[in-house]
Amino acid sequence: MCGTDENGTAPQPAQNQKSASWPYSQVQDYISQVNSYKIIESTLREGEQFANAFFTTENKIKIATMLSDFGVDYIELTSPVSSPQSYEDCKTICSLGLKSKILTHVRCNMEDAKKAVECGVDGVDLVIGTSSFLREYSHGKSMELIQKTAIEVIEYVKSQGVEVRFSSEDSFRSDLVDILTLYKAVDKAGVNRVGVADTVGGATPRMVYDLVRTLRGVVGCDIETHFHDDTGCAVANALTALEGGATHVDTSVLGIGERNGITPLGALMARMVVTSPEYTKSKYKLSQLKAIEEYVSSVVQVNIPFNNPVTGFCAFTHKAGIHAKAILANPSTYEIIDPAVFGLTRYISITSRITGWNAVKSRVQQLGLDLTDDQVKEVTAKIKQMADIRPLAIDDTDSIIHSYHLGLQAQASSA
Ligand code: HCA
Ligand code: CU
Repeated sequence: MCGTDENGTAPQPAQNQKSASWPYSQVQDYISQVNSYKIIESTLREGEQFANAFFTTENKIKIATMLSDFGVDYIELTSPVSSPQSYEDCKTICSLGLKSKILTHVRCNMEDAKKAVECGVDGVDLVIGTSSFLREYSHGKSMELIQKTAIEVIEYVKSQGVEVRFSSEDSFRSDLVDILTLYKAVDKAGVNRVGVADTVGGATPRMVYDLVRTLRGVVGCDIETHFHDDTGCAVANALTALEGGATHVDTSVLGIGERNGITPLGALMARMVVTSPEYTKSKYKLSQLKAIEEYVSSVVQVNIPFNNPVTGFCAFTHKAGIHAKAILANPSTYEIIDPAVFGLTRYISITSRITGWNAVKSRVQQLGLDLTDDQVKEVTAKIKQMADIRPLAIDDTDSIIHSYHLGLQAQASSA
């Protein structure tokens, strides 16, 4: 049973709910960038690096259109240098006239930057590895050469009237003085954003806060952040980056990307609708999230995980009797997110041995039956008895309730 209404079968709580205040959001009011963060949606770049991803031109157009309608600020595309079709698709998406700005992601060299500008993008995301690992085993360039090339390429892209971002790959395993020196220089050269990337997914929220905070004190431009999820910290790291002064977060739908991917768009929305509710609800069309995830999951042939924030099948299912009772009185007791914000509904399960009579009473009322509290308690005991033997579906519990009710009617008419 999913968060959506299944045949109207689930008991629903009273409508006049009072929300519990969440103290955290008050703290966040002091941190303006948390309340005005921007999303760089990279399903069509990082997401194309996901093991199962193969996007046709039609898939890319649909994904880009859906993301633009959803309200993401930027859509990042695979480098046009990657293949002839990538080049054509980049041009096609740039010509759609979407609301989101279109970026492409290229290596920090003049040939790649020229190809990117040729496609008609709004911005170019430049990237180069700065850790000693990548310098030694990947491109072999010194920090001096990286800086010189970066400044030339940035000046070229800007001269074409196109936005430009400069990012180091593997920022957290790069020498701090090296990247601060480099970023200070590119900031001076007029870059629009610098980027910090946890390419291997090893950073912790505290490391992120420290690096972003330090960088915030060194550059005046925007700060973009990119977190891989190898150790499960990608969403927490994104939030901490914003707290530290970052302005932009990279996401992909369902988190798809290289290895196990990056900060998922949906999970970030779940986080930010709690941390920064007004901005998040007014900026992004949250009710479209499920459709976007369903489309991307079908294209890359994966299921939406059962425990996915918001759209996992049980994300708004309440089961234990104690929970159900409180939820029926006021949903904020056990829900930090109101499913209606995402166009979904909650489900209160009455089909298990751990259900309670308040939840069953609500279902009895929904079925239009008239039972006293004692009778509801009796039928709850019958449900529990059966649920001890085998898993039940909602139809089974409805049958138990109906046959109990019929039994009472038969007793009354024979008396
Ligand atoms: C990669 C590159 C990148 C770049 C991130 C960025 C990373 O695939 O290795 O440019 O913001 O994770 O470092 O995705
Ligand atoms: Cu990445």
